[in-house]
Amino acid sequence: MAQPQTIDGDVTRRGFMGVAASAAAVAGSGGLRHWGAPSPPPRVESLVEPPRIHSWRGRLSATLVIEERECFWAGARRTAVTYNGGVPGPTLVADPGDRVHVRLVNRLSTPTNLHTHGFHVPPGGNADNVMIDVPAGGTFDYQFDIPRDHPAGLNWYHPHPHGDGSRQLFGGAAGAVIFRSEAERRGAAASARDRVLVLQAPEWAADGSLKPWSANLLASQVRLVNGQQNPHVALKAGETERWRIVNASVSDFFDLRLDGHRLTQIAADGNPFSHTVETDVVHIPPGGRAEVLVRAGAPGRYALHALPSDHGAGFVSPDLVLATLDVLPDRRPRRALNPQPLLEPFCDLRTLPLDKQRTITMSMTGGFKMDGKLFDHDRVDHVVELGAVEEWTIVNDSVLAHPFHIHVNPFQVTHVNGQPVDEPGYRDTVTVHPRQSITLRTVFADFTGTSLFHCHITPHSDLGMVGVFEIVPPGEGRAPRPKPPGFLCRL
Ligand SMILES: [Cu+2]
Repeated sequence: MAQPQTIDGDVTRRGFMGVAASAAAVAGSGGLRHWGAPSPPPRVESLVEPPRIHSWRGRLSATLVIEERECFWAGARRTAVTYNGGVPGPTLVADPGDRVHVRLVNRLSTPTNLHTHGFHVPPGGNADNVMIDVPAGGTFDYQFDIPRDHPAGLNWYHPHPHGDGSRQLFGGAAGAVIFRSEAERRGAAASARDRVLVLQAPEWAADGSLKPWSANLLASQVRLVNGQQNPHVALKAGETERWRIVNASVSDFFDLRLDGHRLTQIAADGNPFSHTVETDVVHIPPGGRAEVLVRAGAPGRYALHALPSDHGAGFVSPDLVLATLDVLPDRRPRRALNPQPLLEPFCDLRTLPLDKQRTITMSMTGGFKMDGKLFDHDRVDHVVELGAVEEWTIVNDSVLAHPFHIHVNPFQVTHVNGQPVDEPGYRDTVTVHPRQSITLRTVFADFTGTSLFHCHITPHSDLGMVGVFEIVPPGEGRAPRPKPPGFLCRL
């Protein structure tokens, strides 16, 4: 068994820039390996995280430059669509109540924009407004005022221009955003080291140029964590880490299993769970996030698998090793981490009076459609009232699985195929398998404006599987319902 590189394997402290510097040094020496060249002997590469940009005294200011360029990606120099020259882009770290300012500089030859997936902020103006385009060569200043009662957890940012979003995301343009909880700010949860794992599945031609996405790539062998193929993470026996995992692929459902370990899930889609969920396999749809506690077992080497995933219509992704956990012996006995400070109660939306029910159908007859229609950004498909509690049943009337995602407000899944389920928290993206129905409840809280719900397999949404909803003030003479306690805030 190969030995990890360092005593504790913790070369991530060296940081992203250190790796970039080593890559540059290799490039300078003329020893850079190109895609298609004979493989060197296998070596252990430690997981490297993107650089973090933290808020300071309630403010976070970041410039994100999006451009297509060569960068060091999956062990070689290849073309990518990068934020600030790296894949993935930098991780933004802020707190509820902060003002986040992002200057987006578009150095692509096509329009782009920025979707802050999982943010509960206004859908218009210069906040999470995916209806705007930032033209090639243009700059746009976004401002996100994160509500004080915003859930703490893992969110992410990525381009969302209609028709070209897939190409940019498939090319690597994505980054994580962490909102810290009060417990984390106080340090009560700091005993668990926290890692960001951005999952992507790009593919390149022999010359290192990006291939365009095609459904056939589901069977390919490229699955990356933070731009690395099978990076290693080293923990001491009994040590616990919090892994914040985002599925930033355009079309892969990740079913994660860590050999020899059970995973303790504590949050989904940036929403803390009310109780822990012990599981062997964590499912993360495209666009989704999972936060898990990993407690290292006996010393040894364990594979983190992406298990085969059935997309329907004969498309099945292969079983791949995404990363490897090296557990090192430790004489020091370690107590299990108390997960309680990481959990939050939430308002069970089944207990609230319902204002409206709707059925939304995803289909593939005559195109990738939402409710039988192709996307039209000038048409409003559903008008909802501010403060309304609604129940939506999402029906997949097609042969492929589709991850349903809605912007601005998360939801609580209540039924699968009409059968009740008890969820431990809210989500913003849910897998709907072929011929399946998912029923969810949501509250259109705090913000009016127009936004989108769509399939988060972005090639499907680029082809039209997108609906438009508008949140309007309540009808004449009706006051908006007060926001239920525990919806996007503490009980
Ligand atoms: Cu889809």
